[in-house]
Amino acid sequence: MINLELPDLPYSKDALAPYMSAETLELHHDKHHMAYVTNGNKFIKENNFNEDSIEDIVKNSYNKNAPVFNNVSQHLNHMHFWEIMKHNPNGKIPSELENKINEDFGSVESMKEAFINAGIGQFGSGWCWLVLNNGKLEITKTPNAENPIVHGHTPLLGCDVWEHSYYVDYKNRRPDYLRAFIDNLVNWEKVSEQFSKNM
Ligand code: MN3
Repeated sequence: MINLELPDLPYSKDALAPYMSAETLELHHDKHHMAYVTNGNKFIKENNFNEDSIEDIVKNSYNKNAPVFNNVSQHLNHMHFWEIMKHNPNGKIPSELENKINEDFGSVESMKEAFINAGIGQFGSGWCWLVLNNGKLEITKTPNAENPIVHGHTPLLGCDVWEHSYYVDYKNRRPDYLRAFIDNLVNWEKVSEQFSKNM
């Protein structure tokens, strides 16, 4: 049976300031993500989910077992989220990915605006995403814990729009958080790696 583990952040807690504070990362990683790991392990065990990959547990519990799905899918989402960030003000997008963004959205700025609007448009808690769907880049949003893999999409870049992700730094200003994220916090090399692997 799989045992979920809280990964270390790939940077120090103050590395993403001023766009995301150490206080936010401490709460979000050490408390919120830890709770998904603890509860995920408990519910996996109680419900005998014997799959040996996290992705399989997410797909097989979707719409079938809410306690397992919510915690394990949030674990998957947050592992992605920590990895996909870095302190990268106005970071450059590798050219292969940038060309594909221009092809599918018209421009980088149009893609960014669609991403921000998806995050703003997600009523309540959830995520907005840049995904690959049948060889095309798309912007999507998902409620609560949902990861794009349950729709057959490959997540390339996800942003957590649960209030715990931005309330300390931005209060209720979700649009400001999303703009800061997409302009200054994305590890585009990592996004590009995922893109190349899945194209
Ligand atoms: Mn979160």
